[in-house]
Order: sequence, then C-alpha cells, then structure tokens
Amino acid sequence: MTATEAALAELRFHSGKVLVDGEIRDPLSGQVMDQVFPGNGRAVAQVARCQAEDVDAAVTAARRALEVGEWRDLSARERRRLLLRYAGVIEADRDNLARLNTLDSGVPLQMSSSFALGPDVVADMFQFYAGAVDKEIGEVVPVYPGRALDYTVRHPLGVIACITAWNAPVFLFGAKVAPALACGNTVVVKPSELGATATLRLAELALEAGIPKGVVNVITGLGPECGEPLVTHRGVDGISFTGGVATGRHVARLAADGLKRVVLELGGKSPCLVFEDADVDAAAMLAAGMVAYGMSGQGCVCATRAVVHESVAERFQAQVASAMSWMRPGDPFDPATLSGPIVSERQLQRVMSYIEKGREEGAQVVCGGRRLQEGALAHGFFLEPTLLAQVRNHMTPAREEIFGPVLCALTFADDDEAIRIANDTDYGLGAVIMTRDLRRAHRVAARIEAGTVGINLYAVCPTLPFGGIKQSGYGREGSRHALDDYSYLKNVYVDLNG
Ligand code: TXE
Repeated sequence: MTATEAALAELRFHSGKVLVDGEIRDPLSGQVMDQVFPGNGRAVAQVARCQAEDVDAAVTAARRALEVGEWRDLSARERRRLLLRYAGVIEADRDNLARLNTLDSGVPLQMSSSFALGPDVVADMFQFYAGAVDKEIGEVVPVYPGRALDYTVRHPLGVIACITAWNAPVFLFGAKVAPALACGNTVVVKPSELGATATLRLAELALEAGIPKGVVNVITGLGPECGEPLVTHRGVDGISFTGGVATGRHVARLAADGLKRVVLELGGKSPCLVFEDADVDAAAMLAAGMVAYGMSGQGCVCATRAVVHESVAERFQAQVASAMSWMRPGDPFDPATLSGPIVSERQLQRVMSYIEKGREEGAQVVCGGRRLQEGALAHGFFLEPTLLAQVRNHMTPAREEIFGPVLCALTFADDDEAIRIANDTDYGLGAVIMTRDLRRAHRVAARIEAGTVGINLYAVCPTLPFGGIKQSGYGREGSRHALDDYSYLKNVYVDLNG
C-alpha cells in the first residue's frame, strides 16, 4: 500500500459540500465535480459546483451575521478571546489540516506540516491578529477654526469575499480570514475548484471555536460560475484575491463597477541575485530549494530567475544540478518526500511547454525537463526539477510565471547589470540578494522594485507585510498593514462650542 493509499483510507473530510450560515450541506445548484489528486491522477473527493444562487445564500448569511452585530459589535476583549480560541482549535487539528492541505494541492506532507505553509502558521496568524484587536488605537486630530474635538476610528468594511488559489489552501485562508475577522468583517471564502477539503474544515473549526454562524462561509466552484457572481454581488464590500494575473485583472475590473476595495496577490518572477562574494553553495541550495523543494515552484514568491555573477555561474549551476538530483519528487503523503507533483495535468503541460519554449529560444536544459512516470508516480503529474541555463532575460521562461519546478539561470557582469535584469520584469513580488557584503546588500535592496527583499534568505511570518507592486498586485497581507485593507477610517468631529 502506498503512503497515499494509506492516507486516503484514513482521512475523513467533507466532499462536495458548502458551509453556509453554520450549516454544512449540499450546494443549492445540486452540482458537484471531481477533485483529482495530483499524486495519482485519481478522483478522491468532490467539489460543489456552486452557481449564483449559492453565492447569494452565502453572501446573505454573511450580511445577516454582520448586521446582527454578533461579531462586528463584540467588545475587543471578546473578539480577541474567540480568535485565540480559533487559533487553539486549528492547532489541535494540525495533523488533519496538514493532510487535507496535501490532499487539495499535492504539496508534500512535510511542507504542508511546516511552519512556512501549514496549520501552525495559520494558528499563529489568528493569534497575531487576535493580539491586534485590542491595540487598534485611533488619533485625536487638531482642528480649527472652531472649538472642537476630532478623532478617528477604524470600522470593518463589511462582507469580504476571499478568493484563494490551489497552491496553499490552508495558508491563504489564514492570510485573508484572520485580518478580515480581526477587523470585525464577515467572510465568504471561495477556494480553488481544484481542492476544497481543507478550507471547509477550517471554516468548520471556526464554528467549533464559538465564532457565530454566518461569520465564516465557504462556497466552491468555477471562476465564471461562482467567483464572478461573488465579486459582483451587491452584498460584498471588499475582495481579497490570490491567483493569476489575468484573473486578478478581470476581478479588479468587475470590482471597479461596484467601486469595491480589492487586495490582489498575483504571483511573480522573483530574481535571486548571486554576487561574486556570496556563499555560492548556500545560494545554489536556496535557489534549487525554491523551485524543487516542497511546492515544486508553485509558490508566488519562489525566486525563479537566478541572476548570477559570471565568475561564479559555472559553480552555481553545478551545485543547483546536484541539489536538484536529490530533490526528486515522490508520493506527497510519504513523510520523507521533499518534492511533490504539479497540481494538474493542464498545469503540467503548461510547465513543460515553457521548458520547450526555452529550448527553442536558445536556453540549455542542464538537468531535468522530463515527466516522471515510473512505478508509483505513473498516474500523477510529476516533473523532474529543471535547470535552464544560458537564459537571457527577454526569453519567454524568464518573463512569464511558469509555476513549476523550473529555475532559469542568467548571468551578469556588474552590480548595475544585476539590478537592471532584476527589475526588467512585469512583476514585483520578491527578490533575494546573496552577498557577504552588507553595504552592497542594502545598496542593492534599495534599488530593487519588489514588495519583499530577502538578504541571504527569505522568510514568511505573520508579522511581516507581504505583497507586490507592478503586475504582482496591490495591498498587503500579514503584519498590521493588512488591517488597513479590511477596514475604513472614520473621522468624528465633535463641536465643543456653546
Ligand atoms: O489561477 P486562477 P489558476 C498563477 C500561476 C498559474 C496561473 C493560473 O502562474 O499558472 O496563475 O492558475 C478563481 N472571477 N497563479 O488558473 O484562475 C479560481 O476559481 C472570480 C499564481 O489556478 O487565477 C480560484 O479560486 N474568481 C498564484 C482563484 O480565482 C475567479 C496562485 C485563482 O484561480 C475567476 C495560483 C473569475 N472570473 C496561480 N476565475 C499566486 N499568486 O501565487 C477564476 N477564479
């Protein structure tokens, strides 16, 4: 029995359901579709195929929950207490949630259980924002010419639509729902149609924690049938979206009609700059790890362009190829597996087409590039981690987000050229600078156009603001800055004359 077969025999989850107004039930549409597990290509669950009527039911429930005030009008102490309790039940369910994250995304269990991506960091997000609830302090503002007192307060936006992608269902739920709830909003979460079991479980845990029904709702389905009616619904006040650029742009356009507040997290083409004084072995390990380990490059902030000083390029490439050779994909439920499959056959074909395009445009495939179909991997969507060398920044694999285990290696001659290549992209999510020279590190960091810059490493932590510029989107997740995206500022003027 494979690790996946053993896990599937044991795992219990909601299949083909929605969670609306505290009730886990069939969709009103009566329609479901298969959820295919990327590790074996088989249907392992069903996903409810919601239509406009389900969207309406979920938004109505969220609006009702907002307006009765059971959540919005709670005292800071009480909301903090419930969010901390929510964090506690997420922690208690961590092993189950990690497995559901693997089931929904194909991300190996080791990564689904890690602090970078798994239930622990989501529990931490709820703790972090629970702590923020009673520290939201307004301002007293000087005002003239009359005698007056003027102060500011923050209010929730209302009902937030949280639309998430398939690559990190548990993490993305926390990144959006924790700050939204902390501000007093209610939410309708729409996870990717590729896998919804973890999202349903997280919403169920909100009920177990004592969060009132209707505050957290989950509907599922396809973008045009379920996502669009959600974005355009009159009862939705704000949208927090993670997904591809084309979809994000479309969502922003639809939201513009209702002038709704939007947060967009749209991925990237992040560079990893390796200077001649860097620890080249560490740089190679980091670069290989970001595309080959764990999510197999299906992470928005993965540095997929290695921009390497020409004097160390050969050594860097050899080390990357060596690291990739032992980061080979395997059964996602095997706790020893470091690297997983691509999420779907369609996405696998897309990734392979980028490798082919790179070859045609003059890149050299140093290692990988082949679909893995041996033994237990036969029916899954597995691809060897791939290093493309001799890549120039105008080539297609260097310009477009591949979202697979493919690293493009480019070279530079001096710092100015490195920065020029790093910034010559439509995206602006992240960048890593590998150097032992602190002055250079800060000098370069100041000139990089990206929402996050890592010097010798990246980290994900609820205390850090995360988000992009340019085509990577706008708004910030994590940190106290996320609270601004889920609330509005009210100014209160008090006349003191008379
Ligand atoms: O994402 P989509 P896909 C990138 C990555 C990937 C590409 C396509 O390059 O190859 O996007 O991935 C919902 N109105 N990223 O097709 O379509 C959809 O149901 C409202 C980067 O999976 O953007 C899902 O819940 N919603 C990214 C969510 O949008 C709509 C993570 C994302 O799906 C909709 C994932 C519509 N018209 C992919 N159409 C990152 N930022 O990390 C779809 N959706």
